[in-house]
Amino acid sequence: MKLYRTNSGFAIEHEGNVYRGSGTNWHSLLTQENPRDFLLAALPRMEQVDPDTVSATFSASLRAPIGNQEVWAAGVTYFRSRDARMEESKAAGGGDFYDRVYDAERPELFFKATASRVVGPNAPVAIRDDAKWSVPEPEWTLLISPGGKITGYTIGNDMSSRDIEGENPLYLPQAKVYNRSCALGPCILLNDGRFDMGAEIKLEIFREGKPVFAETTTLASLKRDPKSLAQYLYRNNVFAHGCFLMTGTGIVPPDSFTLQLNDRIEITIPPIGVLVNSVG
Ligand code: DO4
Ligand code: MG
Repeated sequence: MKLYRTNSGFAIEHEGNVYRGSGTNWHSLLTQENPRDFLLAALPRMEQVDPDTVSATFSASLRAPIGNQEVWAAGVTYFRSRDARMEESKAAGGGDFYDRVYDAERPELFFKATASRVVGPNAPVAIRDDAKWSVPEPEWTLLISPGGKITGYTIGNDMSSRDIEGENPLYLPQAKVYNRSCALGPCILLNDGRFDMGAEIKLEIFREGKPVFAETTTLASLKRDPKSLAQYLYRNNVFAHGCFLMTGTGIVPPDSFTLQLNDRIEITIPPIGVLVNSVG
């Protein structure tokens, strides 16, 4: 089951059918301990719409599937990310931290965004005015209930300023948290906590319509167990509205690459869909 947030309410794609709902508060929908069962029970009362009729306007009306949840992120959860971070912070003497956190029991977890800093599908993400080296980070993202249960999955883009982060690891919050530094969408996949851990994550970047970067990884390379990431995040922490947790990037473009205005970023995780954003 896929749950979409739209300008006029929400929509559900389930077993080839599309249903439209309104009235239910999105914030409270996401705080359900079992949103899938909640929505299955609501389906008979929802308006069923012809999938072909909705498709024309549907993608234009999509919003980020977030209510008033916070977005957190895990870091250095793939070997590729550890490598890239060690390289970018070598001159600042920060390289050892990344190596150590990759092998440590406790994961790196950081605050990424409030809902106001998050954009949805087709909306522009931003690069910082004071950054010279900016990249998208394509991340499998968990929806976690107030009780700490993983209840859904979406796609996230953890926009990052690599020169700021590389200058000093203590600059991480500035490299990561700014207006429109995070994209989520296009939907939340609600599937009883099951997910194919062999699923592919693909990042493609287009400039003036032409591909300038493309790479694929799989969730099999994610070093951390998602349940353990969620447990660490909830230690001594209350999330009354639940939260989103990005699980880290396994794809980092080469050091010569930086995003430019109007680049188009596409992140594909097949069971969930494609998250498309431009840089603006
Ligand atoms: O350690 C800094 C950030 C790491 C990160 O965002 C990632 O690995 O995805
Ligand atoms: Mg990241």
